[in-house]
Amino acid sequence: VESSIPEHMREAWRKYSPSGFTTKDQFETEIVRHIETTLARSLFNCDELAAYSGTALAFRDRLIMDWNKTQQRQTFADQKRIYYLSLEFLMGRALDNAMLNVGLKNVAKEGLADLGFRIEDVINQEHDAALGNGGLGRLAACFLDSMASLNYPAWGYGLRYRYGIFKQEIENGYQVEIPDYWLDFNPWEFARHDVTVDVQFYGWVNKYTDDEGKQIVSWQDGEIVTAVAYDVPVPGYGTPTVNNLRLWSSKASSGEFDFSKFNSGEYESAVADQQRAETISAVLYPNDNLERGKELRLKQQYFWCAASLFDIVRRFKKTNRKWSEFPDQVAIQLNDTHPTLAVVELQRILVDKEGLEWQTAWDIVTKTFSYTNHTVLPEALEKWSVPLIQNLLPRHLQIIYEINLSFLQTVERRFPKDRELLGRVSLIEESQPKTVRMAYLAIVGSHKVNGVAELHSDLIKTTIFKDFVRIYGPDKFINVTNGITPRRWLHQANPRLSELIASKLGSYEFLKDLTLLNKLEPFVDDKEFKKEWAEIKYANKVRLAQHILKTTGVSVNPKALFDVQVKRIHEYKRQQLNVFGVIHRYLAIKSLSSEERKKLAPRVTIFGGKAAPGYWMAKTIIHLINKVGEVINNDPDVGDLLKVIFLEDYNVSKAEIIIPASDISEHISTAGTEASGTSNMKFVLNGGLIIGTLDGANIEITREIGEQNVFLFGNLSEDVEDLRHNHFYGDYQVDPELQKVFDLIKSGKFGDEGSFGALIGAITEHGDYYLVSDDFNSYTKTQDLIDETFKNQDEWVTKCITSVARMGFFTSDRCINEYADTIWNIEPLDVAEEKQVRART
Ligand code: AZC
Repeated sequence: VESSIPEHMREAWRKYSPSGFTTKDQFETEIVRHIETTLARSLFNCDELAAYSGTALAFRDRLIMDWNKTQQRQTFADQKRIYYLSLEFLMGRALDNAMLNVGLKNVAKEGLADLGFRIEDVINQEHDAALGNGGLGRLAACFLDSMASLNYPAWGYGLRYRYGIFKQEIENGYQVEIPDYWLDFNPWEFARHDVTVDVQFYGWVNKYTDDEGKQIVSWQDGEIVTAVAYDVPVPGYGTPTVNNLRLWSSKASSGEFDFSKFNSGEYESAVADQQRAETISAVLYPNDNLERGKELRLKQQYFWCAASLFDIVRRFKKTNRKWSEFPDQVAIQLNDTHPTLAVVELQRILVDKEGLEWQTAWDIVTKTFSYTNHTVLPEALEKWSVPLIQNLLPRHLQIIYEINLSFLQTVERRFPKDRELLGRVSLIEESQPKTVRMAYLAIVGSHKVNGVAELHSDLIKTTIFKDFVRIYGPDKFINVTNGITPRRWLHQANPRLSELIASKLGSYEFLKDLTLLNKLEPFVDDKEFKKEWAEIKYANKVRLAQHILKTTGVSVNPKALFDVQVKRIHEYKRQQLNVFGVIHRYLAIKSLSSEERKKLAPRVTIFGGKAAPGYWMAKTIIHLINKVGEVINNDPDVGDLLKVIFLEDYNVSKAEIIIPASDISEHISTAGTEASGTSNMKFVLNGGLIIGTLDGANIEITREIGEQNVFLFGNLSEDVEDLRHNHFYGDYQVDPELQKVFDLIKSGKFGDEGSFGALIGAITEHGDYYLVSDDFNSYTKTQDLIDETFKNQDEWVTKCITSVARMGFFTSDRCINEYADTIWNIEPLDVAEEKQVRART
């Protein structure tokens, strides 16, 4: 490398290279130094935010050194790397995670106490990094944690949005969106102003033959926007590996205003150009499981794919290998279809820039890429308008057509005379305007396609991708069931439970090998253990009750059953079923005498989640929940028997408080609609039970922990189609108990009869697509069973412990190892030597 220090001078570097703090005194030295010099504050004006900043900077220093070494180690090892391309990374807070992964949280706790701070207050100062919508983005974050913890040479690539997912406030029961400007002080990113890529848009394609008779294709003119790399360290747990998450930020290619325009007096247009460039990475699209086909979104996708591919190819070229070895060095995972243009971009680089033959290039491309599908919902499947692509990326459209042509020719040879098949699998949909089917392009450009839970992977093979299974054979389509990182979702979110488990198992080794949890099962009869278990759950509930009181003003009884549904608000996730169930319960309470009421089990139903700003039905569901809460929480007949809470602004850091406090959580999507779900795993791992449909990963959770430990209800996915048909053509009637709920809503009891009427109409008049009425009876009966079961606390705790003991399968470590073995073909890097060096120093 040109810029490296000559060998004979390296000794000085090695001698003075910092080693980072390990003791409390060293930590205090570091934090005070940072507060006084880096932040220019003193003990006379050090608030909690300054203490957070100083702590973060001290830990950051440690991470940077391991990060640098990891990058060097991976470069020297010169082995295959995995690049995880995701438009969303829902990271949450970094400090607590860094402290735990580095293993120095106790040092920090004591050090901060010496300096006058409580570590919890300091941790709470951090703004969540919320560059994602929901499950898909959080899965990417769990994967980064596992890839680092398992020492895989892995990079994440994404966009550095200036605004993450909006902050939600509830005003008069309505959701209000507030911009999430999160970059004021972010110690966890490093601007690499020297790592930039120029990305082209618009323009036209010039095809000609050069002097040597060679066909040249050149994409000319248009507009250039510069991508600047921002790197975020990703520490593994209990390992020296710190991987890199590279996020791209857009700026005008000159980096400044256009001076010629500026000087000739066109100030406004000069500034407008700059702003247009910066707009590309300005904001995360706030839709979960919904695609809207906006040009700016396509620009984001290409900007990020082009910058990432350039970077990956640049790194490969430094190794001076032949192009045919590219797939031995590089694996690229497409997190849903959002990065599918990367397939086209690599083909363009290889053919137009590097001069490879089309077929040679295409073989490299398909060996490099693989694609994960996260949904079967039709409204979430990306389709980009052909005229839009034609205008923005003219060369890419040509390449897409060429890929399609050669693909369709292969299909025709294999299945001659099946014209309908050709139309069905074409990458181009003959609609008005024509569109490119991105999922099909991703399949054709990949060597493996996976779903995220068994049922989902079966469904994609038999429904949306059925024809492709015929064409490629079944082996291309596999299942990799999702997982979650036990570091954040057990150890960090629920430290007391983690400690109790460690005390029984003898160590924290289970955080690296979650299957060790099965050693807990013999303790289900240990009275003392069960008592401590129950105490921890209770303490977590007290903590949540305090949060509820502080944020909503409602006082809830921590002895009541806490029933939680937190996730994005979506009709398919059926928060409406839950709130109708709550109203049904309210009616039941009202119909009883005060003597009879005493026998009931008190319950707190807690909702949380954001609605996409343009999703009116979802917003109406939020409104209904809040209005129902107002009525029930203030009805003296009800008292502690039922409280309904909507928690504002559900996000990763709030999940860390809510999940450990749950007794029952709800995963009640219409069967066949939730690809996996991942919070179901988090809740069970934290000693909560679940009520759920036979959907997504609920099915595998049930298989692992046993049917007796899950409250299942509702229709099966295989019956959904017939039921829907019956809504229109059969002798169909709304469930009579549900009808009573509707009558109460329509009476105006909760206000706003007009818009709530639309929620009812979707069920009574518009075919009840999500089967709310079909599942209502089964749902409420199962809720009654939960009440009964909860009364026997001893039996309940037995179920919880047994379930936790059997959750080992759902770690994202298992999941990442499956991807590595069956899709990426990569090996972890050996860090034993590095660990020894560290142990000696
Ligand atoms: C989500 C699925 O809805 C959820 O079931 C799954 O657990 C999660 O991905 C992770 O695999 N899908 C999305 O968020 N999908 C899109 C396109 O937004």
